[in-house]
Amino acid sequence: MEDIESISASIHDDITKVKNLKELSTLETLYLGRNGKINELLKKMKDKGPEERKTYGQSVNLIKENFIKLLISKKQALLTTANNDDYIDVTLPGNKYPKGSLHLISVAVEEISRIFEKISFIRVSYPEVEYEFFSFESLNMPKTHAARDDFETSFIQAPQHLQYGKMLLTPHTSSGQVREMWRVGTPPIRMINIAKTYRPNWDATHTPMFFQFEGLCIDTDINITHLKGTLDYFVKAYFGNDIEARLRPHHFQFTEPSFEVDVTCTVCKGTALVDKQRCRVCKSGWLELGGTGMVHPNVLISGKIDPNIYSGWAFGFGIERVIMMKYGIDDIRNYYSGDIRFLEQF
Ligand code: FA5
Repeated sequence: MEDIESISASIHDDITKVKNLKELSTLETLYLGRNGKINELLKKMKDKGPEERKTYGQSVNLIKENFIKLLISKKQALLTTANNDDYIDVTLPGNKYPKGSLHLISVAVEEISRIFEKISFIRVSYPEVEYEFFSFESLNMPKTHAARDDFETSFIQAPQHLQYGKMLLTPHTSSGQVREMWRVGTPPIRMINIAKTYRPNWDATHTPMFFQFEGLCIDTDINITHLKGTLDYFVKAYFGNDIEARLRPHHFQFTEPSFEVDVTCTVCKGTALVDKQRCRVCKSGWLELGGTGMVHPNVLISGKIDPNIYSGWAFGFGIERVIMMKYGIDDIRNYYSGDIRFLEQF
């Protein structure tokens, strides 16, 4: 019993002297460890007579319980009382960690989707790894067309499809036009197809992988005024109310007539002048956005739609290009450089 009393007394002394959590943990091992003081007491049980063993055991257990209670309250005190090594002031503001954000391309994809959803266009995506048929044949592009050359399109080494030909990385979102016509069947069709597209180019305005968004509208009595109205709506919604679209005659195999779309330069606001000098970005007051036109009757036929009943228009623009125009970015490669200093600005 003498041991019990001395250990019981030393517990109080030892706990009072503890100054931090490390010391507290050492004390815990000293008493509760496998060879700790309390276990040593328990080991002596077997030497006691039957009568004494019961009261001895109870006393040791009491000491153990007390020790644990003291340990817990000491720990609490160390964590919540100022002027000791382990004090934590829970009212202090936490450390700020840098926050990530969506990539500016993802933001633009969402923005463009919302703008077209408001006028009932349905967002779709079609395969990035596509067959020749959907990228070229169905779009009225003959086998001899220059865009079908190995230098213009990335072909995949895969077995040819008997009907749809070779596999390739789609060079434009126009490959979704006939797929959408097949999916919907009978018009009306209002599609906005946003996808990754691929061409083997690499310079300040071209990357091998880039995003395009393609609009397609087919119904009875659709004409160029609907196309112009939709483009005006888009450029004002995306770039701002002072921006206008204009159509310039051009040629695409899959549209007739075909146009290139220009928009008012966002830098000089269409004046072609910045500080009385010629605008270096556009030189003319206009910037080129992408291609458009009335869907060629042969494409409607590929899509199993009667060109005598239905007509439509389509456009295809580069997403990187529209963002460049909106923010005055001069090198497209910045998007994919992974340079956080560039990305953080948006
Ligand atoms: C086309 O791709 C046509 N499919 C567009 C179209 C659709 C016309 C429907 C008529 C009807 P074009 O090759 O001009 O057209 O490309 C359109 C836009 O994609 C370009 O204006 C440019 O913004 C972007 N683009 C083209 N190649 C690259 C590239 N390598 N890197 C980044 N953007 C590109």
